[in-house]
Amino acid sequence: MKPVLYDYWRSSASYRVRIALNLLGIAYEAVSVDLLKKEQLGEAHLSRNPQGLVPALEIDGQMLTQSLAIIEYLNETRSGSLMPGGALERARVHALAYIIAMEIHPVCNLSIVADVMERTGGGDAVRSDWMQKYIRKGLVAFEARLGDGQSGEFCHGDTPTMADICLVPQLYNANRWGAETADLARINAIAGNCAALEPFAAAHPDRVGPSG
Ligand SMILES: N[C@@H](CCC(=O)N[C@@H](CS)C(=O)NCC(=O)O)C(=O)O
Repeated sequence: MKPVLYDYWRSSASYRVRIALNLLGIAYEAVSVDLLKKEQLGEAHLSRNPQGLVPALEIDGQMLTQSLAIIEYLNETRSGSLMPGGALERARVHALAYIIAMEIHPVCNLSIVADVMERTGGGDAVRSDWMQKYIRKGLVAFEARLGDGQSGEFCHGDTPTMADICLVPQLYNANRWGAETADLARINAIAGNCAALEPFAAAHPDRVGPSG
């Protein structure tokens, strides 16, 4: 049985797992969980992930959740090269991935931003300001972290790692919300290198589309 990815086309956490599956050459079936229809909070999806979040990946007889945990599991069990071998290098890739997945992403989650809007009585302008502020703040730090001489064609060296897998969907979100990124030269160069690779291109929301 093929692995089943429960995802949403515009979800950046799902986008990360799509890239990892493609990079590792794992064929999978995608099942859309429509966040706009709140399907993530329905009984069927809560039985997959009690957090009511996408993605969830059914693989090897298990239901896995949390995109970074999924990516590391896939990498370890399929002998991938998405994480470096050395402990220090792995710490660097984790740190880059965490800037995005643990700092930027949680405060820009749609349900959190909807709560901010409700509490402040703010409309679309409040949402855009919020997104632009926190996405840019995190990406500026990410750009600085890339400047330590250990980046190459990609965030860590010359092959894609989990850091690139986190960066590309975050940049998609930055563009979606109008966050300024044109001055982030290292990030933009790496994003261009990623976009040229089919596993990244095939995972793009525009390629996947709303039907999953
Ligand atoms: N840390 C989680 C984050 C998952 C997450 O926040 N998913 C978002 C979409 S990107 C979601 O399902 N949001 C639905 C909601 O907030 O109700 C992961 O990396 O898998």
